[in-house]
Amino acid sequence: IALVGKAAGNAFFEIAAKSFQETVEAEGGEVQVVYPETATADAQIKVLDNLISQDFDAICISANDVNALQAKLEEAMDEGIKVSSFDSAPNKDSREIFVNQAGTKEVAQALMDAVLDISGGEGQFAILSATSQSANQNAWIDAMKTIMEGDDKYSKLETCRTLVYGDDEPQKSTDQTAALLQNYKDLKVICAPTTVGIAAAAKYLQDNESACKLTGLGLPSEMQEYTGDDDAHSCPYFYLWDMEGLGKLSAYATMALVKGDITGAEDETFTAGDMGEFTITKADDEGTEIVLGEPLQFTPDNVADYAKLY
Ligand code: RAM
Repeated sequence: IALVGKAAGNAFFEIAAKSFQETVEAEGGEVQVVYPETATADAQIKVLDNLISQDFDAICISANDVNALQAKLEEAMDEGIKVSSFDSAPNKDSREIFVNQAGTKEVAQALMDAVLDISGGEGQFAILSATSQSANQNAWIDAMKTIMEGDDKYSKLETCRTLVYGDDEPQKSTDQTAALLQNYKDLKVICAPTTVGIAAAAKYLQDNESACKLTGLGLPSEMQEYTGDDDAHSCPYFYLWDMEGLGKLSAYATMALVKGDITGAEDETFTAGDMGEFTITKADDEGTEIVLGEPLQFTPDNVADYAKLY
């Protein structure tokens, strides 16, 4: 099985890959983890070209673009390679199944409520995202907008129109954070739904003793030193999901496709080892998915414990 991340040098993918690999190897399979040179669809297409010419049974991919990989992933499926995706889904025609780490709406709801709470219910907030094409970030941001427009309790929040992109690069994410503070003097909260972005913003805000606070999706191991309720810390709390579970469930789902236990159709079920039975459901994009669980909240009280894990 080939596991394809969004880009090299992102601890998020290394952590997910580790449990993916251990799970497949425990069942007697082999995994090759491959990263594109940059977090772009073009770079992933090069990787896929290379993988298709080899003898893989399956490719499990976190997509850098919703639509741009379709022709390549269809080519892979035509060659008899099973295509699953995890973390960031290519469109429904580009995959047989998507392993969703936590429901898209649930993630968006958690983030919107964190922004509302941390801002004190009003004022400006900005979003620091990954790349502009990133499938998962765009899905969460769209769902956040829908939630915000659908309930009056968010009406005193003001979005800074410019959604900014740090491209999942630490330096660019830092520069974008600095620019946001420069452009919006009253900025109350930055929400970064990317582990790379939140870690970079956390450091910048904390080093500069900014009054602007932070939330989003982060790795506890990278966020521990920035998490706290007081002025000395930039992030009161943030979210992610069970990272080990994500790697494991993605591995089991991909193996189930290879073994022919599932085809990826709605309502099929399969056993994911000691994680138990999972049922395939319809995803928001009308393709199918398996949802791992709920988003997890990391606070000053639990961040140290989770930081030992991921
Ligand atoms: C970054 C990546 C990844 C995303 C996390 C939250 O590491 O963009 O795709 O799921 O953040």
